[in-house]
Amino acid sequence: MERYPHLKESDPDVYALIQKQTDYEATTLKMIASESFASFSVLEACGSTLTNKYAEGYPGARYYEGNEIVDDVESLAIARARKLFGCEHVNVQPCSGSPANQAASRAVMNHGDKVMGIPVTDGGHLTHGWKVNFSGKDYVQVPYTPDPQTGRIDMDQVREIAKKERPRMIWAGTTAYPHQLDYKAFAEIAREIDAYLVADIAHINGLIIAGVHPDPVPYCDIVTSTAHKMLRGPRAGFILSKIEDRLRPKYYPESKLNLAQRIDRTVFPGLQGGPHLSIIAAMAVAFKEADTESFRDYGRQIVKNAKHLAAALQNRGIELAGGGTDTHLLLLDFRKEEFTGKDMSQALAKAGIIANFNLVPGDHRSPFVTSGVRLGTPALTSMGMKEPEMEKVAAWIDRVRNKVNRIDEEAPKIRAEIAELCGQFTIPGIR
Ligand code: DSN
Repeated sequence: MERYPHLKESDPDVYALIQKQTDYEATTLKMIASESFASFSVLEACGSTLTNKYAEGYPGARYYEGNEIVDDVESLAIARARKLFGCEHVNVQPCSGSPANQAASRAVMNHGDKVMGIPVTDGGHLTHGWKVNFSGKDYVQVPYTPDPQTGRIDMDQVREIAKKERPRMIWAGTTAYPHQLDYKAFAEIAREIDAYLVADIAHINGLIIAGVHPDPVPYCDIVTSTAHKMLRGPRAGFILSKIEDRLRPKYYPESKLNLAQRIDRTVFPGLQGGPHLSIIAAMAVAFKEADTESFRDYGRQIVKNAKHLAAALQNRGIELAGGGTDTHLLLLDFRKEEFTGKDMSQALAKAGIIANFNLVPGDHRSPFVTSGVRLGTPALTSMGMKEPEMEKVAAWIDRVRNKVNRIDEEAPKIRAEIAELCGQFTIPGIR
């Protein structure tokens, strides 16, 4: 069946661009660590008539009439997320990860409070206190970083900084860190200084569901996430939390609201208006898809693929920050090379391997060029690629590495080989 027949007729320009991007993604290796492929079902729910409905408020308490059915949609998404993550409370209304993180911050902090997080340049996220973001303007970031020598977060150092600075909130979350996080240790530190502990699991939610990464839910006050990335849902955010606020007597002695109520009120009406119900429906679909053995297989295989790719690259003499990976991502470390991370990521893209340049621990180059390239395995794993394909990917990366600044002749050959390999796999939401 032809896709988008109405769009094709009414707006051939937009239709052609969508087709072009789809073909591009179907013939190249999507190795941006934060991307994967949403299923046809998720995409259909995103494009459904639910986009027409306004429903300010929450199920059972809306400011518009006619919301009985969409109440069921939102309640279903919440129930599925609660089961999937085993948490007490869920808010599925944040439009994406950054609004979810803004809501989490505002629900537990006041303007000017200290927030502890990893700077963007060291593998954190913009919303964890970075200076150009709301989180660095409204709050004061207390930074902690992976050790420049080992590339690992040292929990003794985190404790030392936390005890000295006494932030009101601690972020446990990363976007470019190839190792697992020790939420139990973070929780002990947060309790020692009466700080809220918030995990951002946008990158690794699928690994947690698959049981190949520690679960933050038992240890954290709040857990935020996106629904896209590894989870393969729509572009959206959600917030998991405890219901009660263990720090209410200290920070909110006058308040009648518990933590769950404060989060809900911060999202709406604090930050957003009408929830995006088509997207919430697509989240419900993604939560159902993720609550299956085949999704857990996918989560396990993501890590196996990343480890295999890491070893195959190391066998070819490519260095990895942190010495390898136990998650979904790898940081190729080119500090000793004459070319930059940006040179390499651009050469890779010409050859059909789509990734991003990234700072590595101890980087001497600027964030605009860097010495690293971040690679992730979720999308390739969604296509069904396994260890034998990771060998091929490593060989292609090595070929690019050997000709970074004179890739133009070699790139079309590699790109054709990659397109040929991609053609052998099913791609969720594409074919
Ligand atoms: N843009 C995401 C990433 O690539 O890690 C973070 O939100």
